[in-house]
Amino acid sequence: MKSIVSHFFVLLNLSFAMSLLLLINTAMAENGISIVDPYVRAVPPGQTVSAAFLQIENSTDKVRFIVNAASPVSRVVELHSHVHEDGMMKMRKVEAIEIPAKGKTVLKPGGLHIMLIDLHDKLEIDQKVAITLEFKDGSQQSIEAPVRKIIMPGMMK
Ligand SMILES: [Cu+2]
Repeated sequence: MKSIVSHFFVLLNLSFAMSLLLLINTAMAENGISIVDPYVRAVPPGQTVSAAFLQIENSTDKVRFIVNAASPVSRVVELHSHVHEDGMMKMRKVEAIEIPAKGKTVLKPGGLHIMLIDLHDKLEIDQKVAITLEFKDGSQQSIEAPVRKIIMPGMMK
């Protein structure tokens, strides 16, 4: 009889653990935003601006917007896009970066990016740069983006 009772408790504990797991999963699904492959462009010594790139996936059925970003490595962080103007690629500050419902937005060289302006220190290769993204609904997501050497498209002929 005693063993049946203890068995019952083991089962109870198991189901408790499983419902906890379920809760954690739900919490993750609620945010629904995954950041894939973030990185920051390495810059030559003395250059005080750089940019961060990443892919953002939105698994929810609601459109999401990044409205702000912050990082301890630079004084100013802005959301930028590239536009063609007078035959030249120019950067423009944008108010928000949209991630469509059940969709994905790619921040990449020559396109959307997170601009790091007025770097406090030089960036080392493989250094992890902390970036906090702020969404329109007030939620925040922090990521760590390693510094990588990349070649800007359009700069090589
Ligand atoms: Cu820029």
